[in-house]
Amino acid sequence: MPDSPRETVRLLDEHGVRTPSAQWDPWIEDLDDAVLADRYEDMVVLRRIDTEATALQRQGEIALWPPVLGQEAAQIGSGRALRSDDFVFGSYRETGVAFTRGVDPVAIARVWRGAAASAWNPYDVGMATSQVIIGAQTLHATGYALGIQNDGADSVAVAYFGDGAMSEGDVSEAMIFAATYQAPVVFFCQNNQFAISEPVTLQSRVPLADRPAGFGIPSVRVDGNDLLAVTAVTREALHRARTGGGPSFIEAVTYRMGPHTTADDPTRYRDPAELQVWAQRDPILRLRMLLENNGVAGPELETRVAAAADRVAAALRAGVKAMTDPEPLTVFDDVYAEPHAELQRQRDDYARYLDGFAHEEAAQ
Ligand SMILES: Cc1ncc(C[n+]2csc(CCOP(=O)(O)OP(=O)(O)O)c2C)c(N)n1
Ligand SMILES: [Mg+2]
Repeated sequence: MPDSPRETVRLLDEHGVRTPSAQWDPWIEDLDDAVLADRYEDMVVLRRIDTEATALQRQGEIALWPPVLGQEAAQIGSGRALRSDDFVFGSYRETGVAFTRGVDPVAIARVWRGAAASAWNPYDVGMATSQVIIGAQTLHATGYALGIQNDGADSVAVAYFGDGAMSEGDVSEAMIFAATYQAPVVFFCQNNQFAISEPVTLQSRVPLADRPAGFGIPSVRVDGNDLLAVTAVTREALHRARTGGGPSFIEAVTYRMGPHTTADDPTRYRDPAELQVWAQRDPILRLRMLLENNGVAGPELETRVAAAADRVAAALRAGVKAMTDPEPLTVFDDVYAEPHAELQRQRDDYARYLDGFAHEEAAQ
């Protein structure tokens, strides 16, 4: 990728040392050691959810899992910057953001097991359920933001999506609408370097954060593995939206340390040396180094954090183990609000198909 004059906002270097910034420090003044320890706990718990869910998939309890390994600071830092009346529209990889909204990881796992069509009630947590159509949620977020504007409210819609989504027409259309109406929406792009096996360098000749200027949307490129910097830029963008300043775009530069999903084998397309480089930039390690430098990290904190992670992982495992599979025909429930002749025909067809197995079983 050609060099860009655009700076990457970083407030914590790779050794966990604070790099002061007159521009960004005012946004994180309240992040004292106690808050940072809580954020550290969030990230460790999130990583544990990921590890446990991956293990459950390998054990045949979940059909598929999209790991968020490496993206913890991007998701916890931004998710914790939101207000409860803000509304998130994310992709399938937003486990960390969902966690910050109070979504039960068991609910997420239920969908990936195939035991439910939808994980949670969006209005309970201020977050829409996962979007698998790449980029589509940016349109939903922009539409929701127009609603906020019409209501005269000061909440914000936040769209989370990946680097690959930047190649989708939906994202361009969403940015055009958002800019035209100055909608209170934040576009939060996690550039985790890959769209499945396609590196971001193949999809963009310029840094992704350079594109929104063409739509008239202010943008910032941030070190996505730096929880402090992610918090600062997200708060600034939220503030802009709340105070009538319109949309913003954040490119959080991070790295997907795991596979695309548990069905993917990244060793087929990724240089292991690259993974080693990014392992040094591990967002959890970096915040722990800051806590160590501040004299906060130690056995007490580690014990507390490990206990929280154990608790959440055990609840996830128990919740998944206790799941019952739904009756196959319930797949037709809640597809339409009203009964529908064509849907009824398909349901009847499927019922006959299932009956065929009943005869087979009886014959055995
Ligand atoms: C419209 C659409 N096209 C293609 C796909 C298949 N697909 C699933 S994930 C993915 C890659 C997305 O990459 P990115 O936006 O960077 O998100 P990431 O998975 O890295 O978080 C693709 C192409 C899809 N789900 N939707
Ligand atoms: Mg990606």
